[in-house]
Amino acid sequence: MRIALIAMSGLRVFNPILAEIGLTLPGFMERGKAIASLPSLSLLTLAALTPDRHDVTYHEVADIAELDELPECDLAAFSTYTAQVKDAYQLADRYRERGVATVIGGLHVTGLPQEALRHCDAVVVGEGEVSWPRVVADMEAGRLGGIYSADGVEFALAQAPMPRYELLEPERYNRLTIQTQRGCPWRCDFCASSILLTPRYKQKPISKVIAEIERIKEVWTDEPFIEFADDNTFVNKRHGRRLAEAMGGLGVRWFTETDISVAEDPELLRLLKEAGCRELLIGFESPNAAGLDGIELKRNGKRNQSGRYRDAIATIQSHGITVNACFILGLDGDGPEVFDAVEEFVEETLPFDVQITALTPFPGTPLYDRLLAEGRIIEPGAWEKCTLFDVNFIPKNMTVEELETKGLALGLRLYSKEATARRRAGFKSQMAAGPIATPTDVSPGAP
Ligand code: B12
Repeated sequence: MRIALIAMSGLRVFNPILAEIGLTLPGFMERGKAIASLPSLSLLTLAALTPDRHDVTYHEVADIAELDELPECDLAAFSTYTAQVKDAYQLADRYRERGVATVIGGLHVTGLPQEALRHCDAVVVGEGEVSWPRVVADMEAGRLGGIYSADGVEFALAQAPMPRYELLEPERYNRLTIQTQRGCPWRCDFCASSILLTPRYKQKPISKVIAEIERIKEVWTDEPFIEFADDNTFVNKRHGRRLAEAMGGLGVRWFTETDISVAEDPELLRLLKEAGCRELLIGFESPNAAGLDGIELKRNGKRNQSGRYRDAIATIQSHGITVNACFILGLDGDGPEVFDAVEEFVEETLPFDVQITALTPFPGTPLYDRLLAEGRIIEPGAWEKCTLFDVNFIPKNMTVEELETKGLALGLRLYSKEATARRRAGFKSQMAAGPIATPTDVSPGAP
């Protein structure tokens, strides 16, 4: 059987003004270029779980208008996030017209399987590793169809197969992803990552992570840069130190996402630097305690840690690891004062990189359910606007227009050449001053 694995890919912005201005900004552009060239780890993983007798090909589609020919296959398997799901549905419809079987999986269809079933023969809900073997077997037996769900079966990352990186043309990518963990113990109401797939925080055995890095080095010999497709890598500091120790000497540069508690552990930061960690992406979300109030549903952790934000950035950057500080604009607790507050916070703390996005209600999240119930989603079902840049909800303490225009103006200021240069210089001087060895107390209950 010929299986075409089709990843909906590329960077999306719906509003043409945002696209035009945003994509010329220095900081935004660099990240845009880097991420637009990432392959789909989910499909490379599923390829590895496909019996050898099948002929598997891997394809990326950034713009369906530019796709003249559909890849030839007996089964078309789509992976997509929310922003491009309608494009995936269109391709699936075209395949079905030709009588080719289709299956789709990923975070969006996990939240809305019935919607996906209108376009695809089969829909996989949850972690793909659990259901994919059944999808392939059913296809072979001529009975593919309906919703395939993990039904409470948890996939153990100790069983994770080696992703088939060799299906890629290495020269097309400037970085590749691996996943060292899935899930997050905290529950931010807006979070649309793999917390939607698994209620548990789970880690991949370190030996497997190292084997994946070694595999990437075989496929991609030219100074590999690796991005961890993780939700929150360093929740468990002991595991983090062991992982960093094992990565020392591998000669890779890498980047991951985690929370500010890494700043509690200078020893971990020292090991991370030695292990080639270049950047930590951290969700600060708002510089105001009021903006953070209630967004982390379990222990109000973001709100309780906000007093430690400044020290955490200084401590991490003093170890020679850059911080990519992420802020969400339009949170219920923030009013129009937040735009200046973000700028002031950034100018004061000088994280090397900064990311601002609009609050985005992705289906499957508590935020989406709440805003829908409150009648605050402007255009329900406008999935193409789920880009993290477009606004499709009514903010509580500002107008939609304020969020759009002031958000854009803030972007222009933060990503200007001058502000970008100030942040780069700030990082260099924080690093030059040497590591701050005192642990930053970021524990949630800290006064
Ligand atoms: C790497 C990455 C990218 C890469 C690669 C995307 C790709 N094609 O895989 C690039 C740079 C292209 C990208 C683009 C975008 N991204 Co992105 N990205 C990520 C990141 C960092 C990791 C994703 C990952 O690799 N996870 C690991 C894999 C193994 O998990 P998975 O994809 O969920 O797959 C599992 C299951 O879902 C399932 N599955 C998935 N697909 C399929 C298909 C089949 C057939 C089956 C059976 C199963 C299955 O099985 C897999 C294994 O269990 C996450 C953040 C994070 N921490 O997760 C954001 C994230 C996925 N991105 C996000 C967004 C918003 C975007 C953009 C819209 C940004 C933009 N403005 O353009 C675009 C989306 C364009 C699109 N394709 O729709 C959101 C998506 C939220 C959502 N629910 O839609 C996330 C969660 C970040 C966030 N801030 O919330 N992204």
